[in-house]
Amino acid sequence: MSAFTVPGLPDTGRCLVMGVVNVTPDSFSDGGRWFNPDTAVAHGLALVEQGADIVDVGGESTRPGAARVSLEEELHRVEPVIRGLSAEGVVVSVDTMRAEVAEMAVAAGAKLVNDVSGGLADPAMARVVAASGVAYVLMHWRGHSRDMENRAIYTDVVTEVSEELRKRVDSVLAEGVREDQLILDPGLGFSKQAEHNWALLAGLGRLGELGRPLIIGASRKRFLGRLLAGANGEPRPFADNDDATLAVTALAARDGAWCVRVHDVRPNADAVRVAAAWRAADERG
Ligand code: PMM
Repeated sequence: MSAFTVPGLPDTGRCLVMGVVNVTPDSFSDGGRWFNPDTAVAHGLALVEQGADIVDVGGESTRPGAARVSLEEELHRVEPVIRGLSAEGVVVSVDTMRAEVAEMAVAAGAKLVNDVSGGLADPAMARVVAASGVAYVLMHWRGHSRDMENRAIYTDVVTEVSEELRKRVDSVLAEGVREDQLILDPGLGFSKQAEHNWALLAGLGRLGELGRPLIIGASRKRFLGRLLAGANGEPRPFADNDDATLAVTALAARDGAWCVRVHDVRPNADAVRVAAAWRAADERG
């Protein structure tokens, strides 16, 4: 799977590392810390220093229960950060469900549109991505954050997520997106319970049969906090799950993930190197 090369994006020969800059006051795990544009740009540059191949800039929180921000507010949050990082030569991805934000981001230098709704939230998204020609992360999604937990119902999550992703792929291809622009994401935590996330991670090989590179976003998510709950049953807080994130990165990269989306870049960049050496030795026999 990591043998894929996506036009316009780095090709390191190993699993890529996408570092996260959330320009939001309320994000999943690092809300508020990078809300000021200058601080956000500085943080993105620091992530590159630490080994990020791509920096993902988002202006809308997708944590479960989150309300939507306005288009104007989202543009206002991400535009200066994307422009600033792109001017420094950073490969920037924009984390947005809105076609207008994607269009502006590409004009400001973004090389990848990361759409957690897989084109479902905004019917204009596929056309914008097709016209821009940049890479597109199409994530598995069943609905907006405010009520996504109600949709976490599956009998065979790997099969259902694969089928739903395949339908979305067909739909965006029909709108003119090229196949080589596409990167797929099972959407850990988005309308998924912990057991669904684990099944999808264990099913990476089957998701790879979709024939496109896979990105995995497990970093600091609640299913890790739940796994590591203390004796009182309280989930571990988000920021204390970086070691568990690292374990997921090593295993996912070993199993052929094309990219991991993470908050704490340096150790994850080391982990993908370990996985690459492991895979290379495996291939040599
Ligand atoms: N998760 C979040 C935001 N964006 N994008 C992709 N492609 N995959 C993900 O799993 C994903 C994402 C939510 O996490 P955060 O609020 O901690 O950044």
